[in-house]
Amino acid sequence: MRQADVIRNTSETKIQISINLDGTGKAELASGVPFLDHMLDQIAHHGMIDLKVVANGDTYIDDHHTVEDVGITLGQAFAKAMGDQAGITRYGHSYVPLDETLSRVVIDFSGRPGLEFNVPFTRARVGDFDVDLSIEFFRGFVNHAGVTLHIDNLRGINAHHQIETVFKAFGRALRMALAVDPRASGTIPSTKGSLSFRLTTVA
Ligand SMILES: [Mn+2]
Repeated sequence: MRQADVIRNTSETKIQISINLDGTGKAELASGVPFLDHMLDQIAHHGMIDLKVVANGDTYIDDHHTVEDVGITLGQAFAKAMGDQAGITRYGHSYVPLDETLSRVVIDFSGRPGLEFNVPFTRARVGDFDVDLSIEFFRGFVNHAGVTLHIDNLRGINAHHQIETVFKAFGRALRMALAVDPRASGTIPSTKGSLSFRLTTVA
C-alpha cells in the first residue's frame, strides 16, 4: 500500500500527516487554518487520497508558517508513500472550471523539484486567508515531493474560485499521475530507469 505517516516539528509549527494514495478521498483536517482545510479537502476528494492533517502552528503571528509547512510535510509524505514510483502513470493534468473561472494544473513525478505558478489573483484576501500563501504551499510541496508542477489560472474574476479551481485541478492531476498503469507492469516510467526523488536526495 502506498501509505505514509510523517511528523515534522519546528519552533514555528508542529505537523502530523497521514496519507494513503490509494484511498477514497476520506479527509480529517485540523490545520488551524480553516480555509487551508477547505483546500486540503479538495486535494483529498479529487485526488481520491485519504488524508489526515493535524497542525499546531504560530497562527497568532499569521498563517504563513502553517500553510508553508503543511505543504512541506505533505510533500515529504508523498515522497515517502511513492517509494520507487514503479508502475505509476507519472504525468497528470486537469482543467477545472468553477462558473467564470478556469484553471489548469500539470504535474510530472519527475524527481526534480520545479514550480511554475501563474495565478493573477483578483483580490489579496479570501475572507481571512492571504491568497499569496497558496504559492508558499505549492513551493513547499514541490521541493519536498520532488515533482514538476505547472499551475495556471487561465481566467477568473472571483478569487475564491481562482484558488479553489487550482486545488481541485491539483487533486485531479495527482489522481491521474498516481494511477497505476496495468500495462507498465510495475516498471519505472522513465527511459533513465529511475524517478525516485528520495534516491537522489537521501544518502
Ligand atoms: Mn469553496
